[in-house]
Amino acid sequence: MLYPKLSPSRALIDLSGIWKFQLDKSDTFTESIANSPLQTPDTIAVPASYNDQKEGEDFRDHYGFVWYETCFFLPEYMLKERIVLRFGAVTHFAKVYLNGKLLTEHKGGFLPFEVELNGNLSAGENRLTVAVDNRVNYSTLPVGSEAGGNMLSGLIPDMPGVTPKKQNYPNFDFFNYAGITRPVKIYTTPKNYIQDITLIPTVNESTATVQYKVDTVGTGDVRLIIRNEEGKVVSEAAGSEGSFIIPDVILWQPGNAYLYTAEVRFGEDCYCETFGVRTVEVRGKEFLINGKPFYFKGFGKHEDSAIRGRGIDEVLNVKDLSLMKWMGANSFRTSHYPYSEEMMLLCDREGICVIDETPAVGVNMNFGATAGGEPKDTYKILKTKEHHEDVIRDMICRDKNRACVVMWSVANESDTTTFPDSAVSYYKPLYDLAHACDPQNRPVTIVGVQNDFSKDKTLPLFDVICLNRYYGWYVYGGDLKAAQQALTLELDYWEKLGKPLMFTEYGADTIAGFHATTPVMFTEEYQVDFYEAVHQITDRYDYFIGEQVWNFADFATIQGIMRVVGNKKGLFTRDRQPKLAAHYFKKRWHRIPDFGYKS
Ligand code: GCB
Repeated sequence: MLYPKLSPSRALIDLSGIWKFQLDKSDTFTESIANSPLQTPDTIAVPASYNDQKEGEDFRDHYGFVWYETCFFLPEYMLKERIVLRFGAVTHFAKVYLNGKLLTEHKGGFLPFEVELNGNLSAGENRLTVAVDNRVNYSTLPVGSEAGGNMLSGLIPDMPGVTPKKQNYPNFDFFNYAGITRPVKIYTTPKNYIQDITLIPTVNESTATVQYKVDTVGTGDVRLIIRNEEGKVVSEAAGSEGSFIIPDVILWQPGNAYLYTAEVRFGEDCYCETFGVRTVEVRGKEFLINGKPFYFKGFGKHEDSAIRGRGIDEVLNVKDLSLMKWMGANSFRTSHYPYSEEMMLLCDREGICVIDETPAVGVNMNFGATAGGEPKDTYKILKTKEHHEDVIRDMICRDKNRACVVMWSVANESDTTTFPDSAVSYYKPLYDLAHACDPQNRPVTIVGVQNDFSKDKTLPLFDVICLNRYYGWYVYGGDLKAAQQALTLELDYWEKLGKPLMFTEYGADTIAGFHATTPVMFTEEYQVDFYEAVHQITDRYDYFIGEQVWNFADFATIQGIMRVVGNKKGLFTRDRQPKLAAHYFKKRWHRIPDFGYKS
């Protein structure tokens, strides 16, 4: 799906701003609310999560639908064009109405969707209403508990006569921010238009061959003009499918991005797609970018900030990439959902490598809010399969041309060991699907939870073994010697597989300002010692190809006994001030080259 852009043939209108807003406190969804203007004094800023924009528990912890409304006119000269309404993301489920008529629905909170408005626009002002549901359950991604009542209901039953408030029980460790979190735009195209563009670069010495495909609707001829960063034409092509050659190609490299632009024309339509030329491949125990063994240095992150919640914040995105470069990092994972298209384009521009992850988090009935009682076969209980396929398709379709994406992650911390065969039956087709969807056939991974790794039949099927490991925190917390022993045992185990392995999470909660001469858990000194202890082990293994710490910055979570006003494993505080460990990593990562560290 193309990102909405201005072009000689395309207009673009941003509907950001202050919208009307209403919490729906009824138990049943009342569709007729969309029939007339919202009767509400409340306002809300779009795009952003709604939860922290207003005061009160009702607001922050609202459960169920909310209503958004805005009105717009379109200039008359646009009406002869194809007019498309596009949402960057609405979390988690949206019903979109124009002038009271339901136009579309969309499930999933982190990927774009769009709908044509032609035929539904009124002559004057148009009223756009969006109903948004924030409920997570056994069929959504991320997954939520349906157990009801209390967080530990599997362990401590609800007590008779107590009526806990209705709320979400996320089976994941980040606050369930919701709303219209990314831009809402209207764009136009001619009636005959470019629907999608696919670019597949390969490199042979100094020459790139780029296979391309342009999907179109209607009639017309396709032409492409390729320009370099200086605007000089370096190649041309004609036809809806084929290839073009870029001589003396300048490669896209981590920390040293270079982007070309394909100006695609089809009849009257024109769209400019930027792209980088680089190769990615797993060979033996190495992860190769442009044929050289790459070492991942970076983070698991969140789209999370004060007041906006998970709402897009481009200033913060720029700042975060700047902090990463300050530290010598070269990569991050979009834990635990696809990030905004704006962030992906920025990473393309800035040369940051991305592991692009679906919102499949909490697919694990034996963990978190769904744990307790007898071991449960996750894949017999959850109803996520079809939606999981959809998000893999849609994420890869959205991000396929991004040079920054070097690997896809189909899920975070699923249950892969309690009933290992069901996990394989669930995940093997998803692994195959991800490869089949990706025109560039990038490596595909799944991020493994700390578990009895010797039972795991799923992780070994994937191209890179990605592990979240908390030796020295959840396991052997406060005993770093034991943590090192345990980690050694595990890394010895995986080494036999002959595949590259990296950490996609490891970390320790650390309250900024807590200090100790003899480090104890939660102090800044312990966080540094934790990481040093881990690196003493991981640096010994040549197949260990990367370290992404948990987390880049402190972030909001549900309230509970495990979290002190959020998860505090950040190397930065939520407002991006460094803890001691940020300085430790800055020194370490500037010493570790992007390429050839383990060669
Ligand atoms: C994990 C999860 C991540 C949590 C983290 C933690 O393994 O993937 O979402 O926030 O652990 O801090 O416990």
